[in-house]
Amino acid sequence: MLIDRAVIEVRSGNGGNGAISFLREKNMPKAGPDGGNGGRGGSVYLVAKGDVNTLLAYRHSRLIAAMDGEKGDKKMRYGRSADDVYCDVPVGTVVYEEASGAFMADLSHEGDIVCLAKGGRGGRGNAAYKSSRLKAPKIAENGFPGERKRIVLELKLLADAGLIGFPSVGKSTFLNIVSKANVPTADYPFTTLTPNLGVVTLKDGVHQFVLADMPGLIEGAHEGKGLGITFLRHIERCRVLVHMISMDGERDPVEDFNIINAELRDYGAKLELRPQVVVATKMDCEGAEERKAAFDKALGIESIGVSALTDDGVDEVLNKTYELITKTPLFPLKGVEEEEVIGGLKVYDAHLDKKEDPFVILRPSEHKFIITGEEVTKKYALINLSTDAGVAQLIAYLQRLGVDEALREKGAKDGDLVQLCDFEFEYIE
Ligand SMILES: Nc1nc2c(ncn2[C@@H]2O[C@H](COP(=O)(O)OP(=O)(O)OP(=O)(O)O)[C@@H](O)[C@H]2O)c(=O)[nH]1
Ligand SMILES: [Mg+2]
Repeated sequence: MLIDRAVIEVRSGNGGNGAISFLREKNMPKAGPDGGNGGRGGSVYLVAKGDVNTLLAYRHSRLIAAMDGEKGDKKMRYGRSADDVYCDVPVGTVVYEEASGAFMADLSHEGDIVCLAKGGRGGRGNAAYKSSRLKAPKIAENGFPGERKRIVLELKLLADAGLIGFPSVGKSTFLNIVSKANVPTADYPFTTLTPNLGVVTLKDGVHQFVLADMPGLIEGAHEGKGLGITFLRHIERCRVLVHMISMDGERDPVEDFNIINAELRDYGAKLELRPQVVVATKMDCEGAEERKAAFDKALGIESIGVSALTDDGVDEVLNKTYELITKTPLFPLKGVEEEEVIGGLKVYDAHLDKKEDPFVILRPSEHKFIITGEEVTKKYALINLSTDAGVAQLIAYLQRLGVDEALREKGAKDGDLVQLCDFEFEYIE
């Protein structure tokens, strides 16, 4: 069973408190403040991974928590920052905040990453408050609190085209014929309970697309009738819909066609605007030709007739679908306006707009680090990297910011890959 939705609770760590302490030396009772800063609390991230197929790991919703930062100490000792927590999810996972329903991220490429909850900054120790006017500050900052949120994860399959229609019209049978998928088919309704994917290769042996087979829809699906329409989230990414209507005479083709289109509209993701390839199925049945002719006439369209028994029309459907896929731009997902893509990778950090961090270091996998953050990416955009001098300028800038130090702290080893926007380099200890 495909687990395609999960609700999780995440908690980032609190920052450690800053310390209040004074250097004590013989004959110098209060030689100066030496309370160190607290460490940062751990953050919680999600990373898209190609080898993860379902949200099964998150099914029994649990709390995913990062640790708190340690408190600062006397003698200027800084508290240790807590490790960040990274959780792997399938490519295609869309992330929303539960309470507001706000879209957070669409992790549609391997390596896309989102910060779900940012660790709290450590509080400043009293040494940080020393000034010419305040020589012996007795104040320190507490660590900033972490965040706690409930998050909805939804897997939206990455298919170019989706097969839709009433139950038993032959959707799964068609997918089996045109791809290597091996989906069970039967003459009772709702044989297919969860979406299936198949890769279709056109006759030329070169062009391919991904086709998804959907469970059957019926009238009232948007209110939960039949299997409901929640699985329609899987066709939100489809550029084209292949709408199948059976001509076996058991149901009224025109009525069915209109019912399905009404359900698409009621789903609310503008699915009704996607181009459709209208396919008349089971053309080997008696009277199918007449029914198809009447159907086409009533709607003023020309559907493509197919039969799974004879393979008639199958190539025509595939060619037409492919043609429309290449012509149709991607539609935005439900509730998503626009997103920013940096260097081909989507890096979402709910807090990067905060000025406190010139950069943030992410570790989506063992040997890969990403430097991100508003200030560092803005500066990066200004540097011309086509010359060696430009590259040197960038490296000097990163060193000044303390990126080297921060990478080492996060455990970077010789030869690890570091990425900043579309610039990649190897870490050298
Ligand atoms: N005669 C004939 N029967 C077909 C054809 N295509 C499919 N069938 C039969 O129709 C029945 C339903 O086929 P499925 O492929 O399971 O239909 P589906 O649309 O996936 O159905 P659900 O998964 O329930 O929504 C099966 O018994 C198939 O053998 C066809 O072209 N001609
Ligand atoms: Mg099916």
